[in-house]
Amino acid sequence: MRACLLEKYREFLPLTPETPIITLGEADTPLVRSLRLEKELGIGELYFKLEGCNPTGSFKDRGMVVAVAKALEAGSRALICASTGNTSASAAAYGAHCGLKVFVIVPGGYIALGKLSQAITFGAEVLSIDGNFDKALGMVRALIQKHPITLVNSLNLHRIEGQKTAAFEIIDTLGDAPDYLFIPVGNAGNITAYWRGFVQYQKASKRPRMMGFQAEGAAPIVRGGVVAEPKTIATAIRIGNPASWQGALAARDESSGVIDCVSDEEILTAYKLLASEEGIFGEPASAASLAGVIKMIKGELKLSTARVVCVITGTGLKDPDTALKSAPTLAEFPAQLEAVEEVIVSKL
Ligand code: AN7
Repeated sequence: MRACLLEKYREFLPLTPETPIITLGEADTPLVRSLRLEKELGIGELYFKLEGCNPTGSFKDRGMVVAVAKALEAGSRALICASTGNTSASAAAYGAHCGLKVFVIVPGGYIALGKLSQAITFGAEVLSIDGNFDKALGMVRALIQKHPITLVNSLNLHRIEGQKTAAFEIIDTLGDAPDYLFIPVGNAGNITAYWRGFVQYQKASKRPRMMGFQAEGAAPIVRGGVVAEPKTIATAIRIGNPASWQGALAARDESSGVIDCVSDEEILTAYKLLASEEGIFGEPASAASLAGVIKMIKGELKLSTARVVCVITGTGLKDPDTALKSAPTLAEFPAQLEAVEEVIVSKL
């Protein structure tokens, strides 16, 4: 059996002999080399870190396993988070696994179907509010002041500690850090975590330039101010006031990196390219990383000899609505061989 995250990276994590070792099979995700886009875009080497292969389908599981183990160690009985979806799915899964009560507050109408299905089926108390993620996070911050419930948003620093292990894995797989890391930015916990991982891991000879991408309608860090009404098709990163804002700025500045934004159109183009050219189904927010690569190349960033990693933060199965919305409706054929064969022959 492969080592779980808590065991494999124990020396880098805030664990004590009393911390229970729990796992749902998180981490150790594939780093897949691009076969086609790398050539089409003229990049030296392009890789995709498939975080959708985690047990609940997103990178959140890396941080959640640490946060929940520490909550158990502290004797906590309940977890709470605000979420655009993936954090709630992950908290609900690890909470169910460990017999904890889980409360999640989500922005009504803006949470992808797969994520909601997970939180509900794992048995979390799902509180859908008439307000966005930033409002939900404000409520959670107030609630934990008054009640004995453990916060498992990335304000919980154990989350960041767990998430930094993805940087370790990239270094272990490539034998060194890449030249560039492209990553979507929402609440900015993940870019903060990756940077910490690249800084801490001694097995690399260099550090990557950190390239974070927000959605254009939800780009507070790019604009330099809170966005009151964030808007984007990529609901995972529909966030107007990121909790780890300073962490993102530090990652950018210390790595000579960039925090920029991509439009919904650019996100959807990258989302389709990733699926049709590489066979990788990421959720829309995840495609912001590839959209960022394409935007930077158009902006004359030279990547022809660079080693580039794009983080695909969550699986496309989370959000079937977006996949089907941009697809033509399927024609219905009679159940006759000739009818079906005729179409196949015309497309061969
Ligand atoms: C697929 O689940 O904020 O910049 O509440 O689900 O660390 O916030 C999700 C964020 C990127 C952005 N990609 O990461 C939540 C939540 C996917 C995500 C992000 C999220 P951060």
